Amino acid sequence: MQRRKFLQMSSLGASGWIINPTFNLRNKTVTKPLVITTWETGIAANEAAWRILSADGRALDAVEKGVMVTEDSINCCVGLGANPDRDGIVTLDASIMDEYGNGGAVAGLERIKHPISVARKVMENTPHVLLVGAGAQEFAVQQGFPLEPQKLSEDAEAEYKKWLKTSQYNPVINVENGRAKAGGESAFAPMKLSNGAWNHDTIGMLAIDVKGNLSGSCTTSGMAFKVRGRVGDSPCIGAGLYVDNEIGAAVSTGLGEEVIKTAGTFLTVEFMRQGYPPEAACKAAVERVIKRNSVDKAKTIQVAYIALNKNGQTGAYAIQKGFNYAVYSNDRKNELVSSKTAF
Ligand code: SD4
Repeated sequence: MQRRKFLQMSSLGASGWIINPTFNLRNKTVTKPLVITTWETGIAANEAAWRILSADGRALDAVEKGVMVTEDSINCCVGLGANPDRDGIVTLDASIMDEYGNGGAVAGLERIKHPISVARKVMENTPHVLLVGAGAQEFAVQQGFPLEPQKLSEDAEAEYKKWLKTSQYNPVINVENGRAKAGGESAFAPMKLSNGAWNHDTIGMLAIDVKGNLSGSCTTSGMAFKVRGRVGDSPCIGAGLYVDNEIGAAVSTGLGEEVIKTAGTFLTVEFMRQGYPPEAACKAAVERVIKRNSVDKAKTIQVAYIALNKNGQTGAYAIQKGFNYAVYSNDRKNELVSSKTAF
């Protein structure tokens, strides 16, 4: 018994970590604070997050306040200014996780400006993780969030009218390089909005604070012109967002259905637990998506992950070209980086 216990302890290490020759987070210097965010819209969001992190604030506050900037921006496809579902209604999804592994989320939320803050209230003020639809809105109002008018932004209205001309169920998502062609439910084509922005409907942010604690957030309007009631990966803990304060955190963007089916961000964090650096972990999770599709099909899909480990190391990987992300630390002053890709 004693011998078995000793053997178990020595394979796990004194603190319970699985020992892997390529992975020993404890002996490395930690880059902190740091924030990493999906897409070029991450630049403005990082500024807000960095103000909190550089003043020794908590990562959780940084990832909430950071993505609120994007939710506020009427020129972005996140928040109430975003594209509606195919019935013409904007429905928002968001999730947040803290350093204790707590999570909160909302899905199909209407007429509320900051779904990320409602997600945080779900996490902190209820015993639940996910509230949806009318119930999520009722909860938000009870928590003091104002109900905004049911009105599309100018850009969204223009895009919706354009879409209504054909009303083709051909949801468009995140394929920026123009190689993929529209045509059928599973094809995804690039789309530029009338304001010149690309159709990123999501922002995902991960941060490590001066104490070395990790948190993450994700907020989205989901897929443009989606079926009413469709929920993507972003509010699903373990799909769109996952944080394990012992190991690392990951957040996704792209075609949510593929991310959900592979538990993408949980998988990415588990790869980091096995010793993969963040970029390799993201790559392995992307490869899992490709593996369950034909290569031709995978070429029409975009899925991208960013990851941050406990040492403040970052990485990303995407199926398609065109995905980028922004990193802000003491050394990397809001650097915009192009992700490596499978194709
Ligand atoms: C979704 N993952 O709802 C989101 C969409 C997205 O940039 O990332 N858009 O499937």
